Amino acid sequence: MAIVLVTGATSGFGEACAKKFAANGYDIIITGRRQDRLTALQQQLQQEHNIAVLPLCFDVRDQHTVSEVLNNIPDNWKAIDILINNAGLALGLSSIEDGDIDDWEGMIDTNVKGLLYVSRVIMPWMKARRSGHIINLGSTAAKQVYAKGHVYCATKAAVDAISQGMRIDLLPYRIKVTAVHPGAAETEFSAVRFKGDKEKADSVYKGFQPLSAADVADTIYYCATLPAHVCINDLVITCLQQANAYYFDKE
Ligand code: NDP
Ligand code: 8X3
Repeated sequence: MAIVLVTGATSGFGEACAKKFAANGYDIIITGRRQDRLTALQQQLQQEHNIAVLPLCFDVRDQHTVSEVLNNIPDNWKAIDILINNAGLALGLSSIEDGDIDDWEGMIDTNVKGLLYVSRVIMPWMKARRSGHIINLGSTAAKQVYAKGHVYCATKAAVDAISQGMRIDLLPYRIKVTAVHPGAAETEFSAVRFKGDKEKADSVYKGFQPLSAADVADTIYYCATLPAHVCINDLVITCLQQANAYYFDKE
């Protein structure tokens, strides 16, 4: 059966993708930093579906570990058909002069460099098989910059550019690349951005019905299961009450 690797499968879109692909018979490699969540998800997916699950606990910011962990998986798991580069985060929301430099490093290292580290290991395996599909999680923040979002928006614009570059690099190998750009979706994203301030995180989703993680996973699954000759290169998805990164019509 086909194999999917999902980075950041311990929460939100990544977890929803793991569940969606598992329900459709895919074997899944799930990754993240929280081992307890990886173990719980592995058990759940294996109990509910007749599939194999390989949990890998690592931090995508650590280039050496990314390379070591991935290169040491059993050979039969290296035939990855779909790579979902989803691990990512926003940290803080402030003007540049008030910005926290550690937050900037965290976003750039995770959203840009981490995605590159993982892809660099897996792309040669796909190229050797002349087959595969890489799906990168951008954001509406890749398309427009919103107030105080500068560095996060920049990292997602980088994901957009990297996705276009990957598409060109991988074209001769018939490997698909899709950038999926969701708008506001209720996951742990805002709790992480506001460092556990639940009130602030909840307020992000007041006055409109945001996307759910399952909405995004369903869309990713659609992109991944189109006929072999069809590739969605770039896809923006928002809830009904959001037009772009900064324009909402809230109740
Ligand atoms: P969540 O916070 O719910 O999930 C983020 C996932 O990324 C977690 O599984 C987390 O796992 C993983 N992750 C974060 N940092 C690292 C790291 N250094 N190493 C390994 N894994 C890491 O957020 P979402 O599901 O909402 O976000 C998923 C992606 O979608 C992100 O790239 C985000 O920027 C993007 N996005 C989110 C939107 C939203 O409104 N929610 C909209 C548009 C895009 P762990 O903590 O266990 O390491
Ligand atoms: C996450 C969505 O609008 O908070 O990329 O930046 S937003």
